[in-house]
Amino acid sequence: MRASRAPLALGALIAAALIAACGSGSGGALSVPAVAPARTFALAGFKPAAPVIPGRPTAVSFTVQMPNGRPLTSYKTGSGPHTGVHLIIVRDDLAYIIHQHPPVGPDGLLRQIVTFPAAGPYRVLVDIYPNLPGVLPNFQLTQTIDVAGPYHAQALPPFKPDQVVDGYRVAMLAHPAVHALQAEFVHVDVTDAQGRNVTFVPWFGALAHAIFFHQGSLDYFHTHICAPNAPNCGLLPGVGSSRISGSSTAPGKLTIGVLLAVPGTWRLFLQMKLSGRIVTAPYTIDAQ
Ligand SMILES: [Cu+2]
Repeated sequence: MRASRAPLALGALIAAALIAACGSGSGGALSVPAVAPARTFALAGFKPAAPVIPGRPTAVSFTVQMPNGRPLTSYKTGSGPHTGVHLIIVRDDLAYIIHQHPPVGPDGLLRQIVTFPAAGPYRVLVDIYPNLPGVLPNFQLTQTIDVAGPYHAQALPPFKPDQVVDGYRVAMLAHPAVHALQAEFVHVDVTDAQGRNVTFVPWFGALAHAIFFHQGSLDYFHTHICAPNAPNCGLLPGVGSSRISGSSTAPGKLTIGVLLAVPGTWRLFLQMKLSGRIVTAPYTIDAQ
């Protein structure tokens, strides 16, 4: 609250100055200069606009509208995780995540069939890699989707260092010491049901994806664990998270780069493709 007070006070001062300026002018009716809306990128034609049914495949579709009002049609292409459009959907309580890369259709239409697992409010985060000169290499836009039915936000479970997901054991040695605005590396071991170290294979251009959302504010951080010399996976100028891309030095070993913007409770969704299926290991992590 304290942070928002200064701009409010400033706004009131500016309004008062405007009124004073107008009042001292013609002495006629108060007039406020028209301010055109900022021209920015936005999601356009977003669907579904109405609440959707849980468990039913649902088309999520939209275009990215450029500042000139036209749809963005040119996206970075090729292998590696820094291309195209990433569609990441979480329920507000961070109980569920959906991560897809919708294809770019005619006239820039992006369309993905999604099945929402349960009722509740969801945040749709669109991470965009435009192929445009003079524009940030990537940026994010958000929307919300309501999934119909009774919803009770689930409390995040406490940090659990090792867990079994789809028969794989995913183990972090201890709660990592994570501090806001400080780059750190977190180590995770992944073994199969027989206790063997797994072989990671690229999925969406990376051996693993570490997607973080801050509890409540839903701040976002997304980093990759890259194979050696993987194309377009490591450092990408202008993409802050790529400065601390992680690595895998041996089968079953992941080193995850972490750089979180604010302290507090974060949910990490660690995603990798093992034996042809996507495995998501969630962690609750407190950042100081
Ligand atoms: Cu990713």
